[in-house]
Amino acid sequence: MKGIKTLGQFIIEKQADFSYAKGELSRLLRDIGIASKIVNREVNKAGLADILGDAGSTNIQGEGQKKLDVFANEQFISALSSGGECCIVATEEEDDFVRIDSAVSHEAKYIVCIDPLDGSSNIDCNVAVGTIFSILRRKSVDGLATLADVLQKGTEQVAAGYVIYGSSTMLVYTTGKGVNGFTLDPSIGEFCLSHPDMKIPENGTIYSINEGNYVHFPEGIKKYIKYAQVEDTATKRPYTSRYIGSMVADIHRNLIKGGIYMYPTTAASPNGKLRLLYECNPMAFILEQAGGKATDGLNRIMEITPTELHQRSSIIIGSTKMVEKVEEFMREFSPVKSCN
Ligand code: AHM
Ligand code: MG
Repeated sequence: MKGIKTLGQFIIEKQADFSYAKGELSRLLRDIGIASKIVNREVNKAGLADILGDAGSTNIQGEGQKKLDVFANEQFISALSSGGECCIVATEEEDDFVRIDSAVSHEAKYIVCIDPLDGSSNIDCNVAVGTIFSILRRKSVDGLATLADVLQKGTEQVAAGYVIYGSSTMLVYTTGKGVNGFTLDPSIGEFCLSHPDMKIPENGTIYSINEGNYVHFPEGIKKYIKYAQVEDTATKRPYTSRYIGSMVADIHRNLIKGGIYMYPTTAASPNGKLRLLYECNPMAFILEQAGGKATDGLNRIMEITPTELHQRSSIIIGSTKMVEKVEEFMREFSPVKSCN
C-alpha cells in the first residue's frame, strides 16, 4: 500500500481545511463514494445483466428513464438517507426534492443536488456516463429544511464533484481548495489519488458542442464556431471538434487537455438543456477551482439565482481564454439571448 492514498484517507487528511462540520462533510463525501462504487459495478455489467433499456417511466421533464438511471437514483438516495448528514436530496430523476425523514436527519446540515446518471442516452452503447453532485449547507435553522434551502446560488456550494464511469472510473471533487481526482482500483475496491491538484490549461484546441443544433444557436455561438474552424497557425486553429454527448466525459477530457464545452440555447431547449442545480453549478465550481471559467455566455454560472428546482441554463465552460472568446462574440452578437 506504500505510496497509495485512498479517497477515505485523503478526505480525513483534508478535514482540517473545512471551515465547519468537518466530520459530517467527510462522511457525506464518503457516502457518495460508496454509492458510486455500487453504481459503477452495475454500469460495468450492464450488458450482462438485464439492466439496459427503458424502465418504462418518464421523469418530470418528460424524458424516458433508463433502468440504470432509476438504479443510480435509488442508490444515491439510499446512501445519503442512511448516512444521517443530509436533510434533502434533490435529484434530476425526482419530480420534487426528497426530504430525508429519520431521527438523525433532523440534525442534518447538508443538502445534496445530484444527477445520478448523466449522459444516460449513452448507456446502451457502452459510452462513458457519469454522476454529478453538488453539496450545499442548509440555511434555515428551525423546523424542516425547505425548497429555499435548495435554491441557493452556486457560489454557496461547499463541495461538488463528479464520477466518470469510463475506460476507468474516476471520482473528481472540490471543497473549494483545488480539485483532486481519484481512480478506482477494482482490485482493492478503493478510489486512489491519481490526479492531485488538477488544473485546466488556460487555453486549448478542443471545442465540444452538438453542432446538429447549429441553425438554432444564438448568433454569438455561431460566430465562435466559425472562428474555431478558421485556419490560423498562431492560435492553433482550426480547433478539434470532440463531442461525446456525456457532459461529464466531455468536460473531464477538456479539463485534462484544455478545451471548451458548450450547451447554449436551442429551439428545443430555449433556456438551455442542462440543469443549473445538478449539472451546471457543480461543474462550474470544479472548473473554476481548476482555474477555468463557466458562464451562460454573459453571466457567471455560479451567480445565477435559482428560482426552481429543475431550472435549466445555457452553459459555456472550460479553459478561461476560450470561454472569454465566446463571451466576446456573445456580447457583440447576442447581448441578451443567453440570459436565463
Ligand atoms: P441527461 O442528464 O438527461 O443525460 O442529459 C444531459 C446530457 C449531457 O450529459 C450531454 O452533454 C447532453 O445531455 C447531450 O445532449 P444532446 O444529445 O442534446 O447533445
Ligand atoms: Mg444529466
